[in-house]
Amino acid sequence: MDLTVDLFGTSFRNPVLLAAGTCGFGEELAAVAELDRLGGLVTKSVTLEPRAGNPAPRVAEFGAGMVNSVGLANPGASAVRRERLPWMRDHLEGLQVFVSVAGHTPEEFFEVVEILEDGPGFLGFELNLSCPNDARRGGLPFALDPEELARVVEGARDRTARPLLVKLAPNTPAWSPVVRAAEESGADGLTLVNTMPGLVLDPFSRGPLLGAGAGGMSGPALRAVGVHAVWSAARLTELPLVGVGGIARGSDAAQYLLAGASLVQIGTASFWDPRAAERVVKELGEFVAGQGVARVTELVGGARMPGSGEDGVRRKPDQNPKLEG
Ligand code: RRO
Repeated sequence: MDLTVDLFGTSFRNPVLLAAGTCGFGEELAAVAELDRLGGLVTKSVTLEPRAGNPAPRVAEFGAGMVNSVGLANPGASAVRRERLPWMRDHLEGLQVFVSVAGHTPEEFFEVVEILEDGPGFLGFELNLSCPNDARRGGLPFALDPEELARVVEGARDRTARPLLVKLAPNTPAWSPVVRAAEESGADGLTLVNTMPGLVLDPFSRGPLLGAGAGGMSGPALRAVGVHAVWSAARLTELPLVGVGGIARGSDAAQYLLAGASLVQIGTASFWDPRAAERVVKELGEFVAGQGVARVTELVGGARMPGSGEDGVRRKPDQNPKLEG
């Protein structure tokens, strides 16, 4: 049984990556997890200048998942170029690394790409156009504005020959304009989805659980949103898709692959268990073996949807295949 995925002119050991913002640059998890069992990772988003981030608490659990408002805490592009990229080159061999890039303006994205482009230790960029906690000045996140999204992607495309992923937001009113804008401006793949804007209040203190107030919601509740986003995008583009949101088990990852994702990312589950992503790899392998297919890639896009032709039967509720969780 083969878990490898050939994409972007290279090979991923398996389709499971760590998601941006949940693993730093790999240093802390490398001490407690066996990262060489994973397909890769996406770094914390890197901005032009260092950022201290938002006041604590920056993460808080609630019944259905987690909210965060980290506020893009990161060392800034020059320090990442000088220290983190060489560290990743020396310690993450065999992992496919994407550097996540964020900024307030298109020009900030371009400068970060320029500073990092000739550095070691990574395969490509993931443009974070969808941070819910740090919208571009005076406006929507880039991912919710197709014209602005295209400006960032085009400019980044001009500055790098590396694979370019574009990370989209879950709360887009329509998929078609943003998917087309990303594709036409030169994206090599789409990552779906970032966290969902959310607010958790303590009804007794009447204040928010997060130091910054509102934040981004993630965890199990985001999974159905993310799988739907991947499925929707797969109807609109041939670009490779990377699914993220609420994956904690192999069967969760399988849902994303069936919806059309070629790769998946694990985020919130790593906060609960630093070895969650390794477990997802193992469970996904067991799932693939149980399905009697030789390669994990055979699952991609294999969802049997009503009207899809292969199994177009809308089942009665009691005939639905049992869904875990
Ligand atoms: O740093 C954050 O607060 C953050 C970012 Br950049 C993002 O893209 N998504 C998120 O949930 N938090």
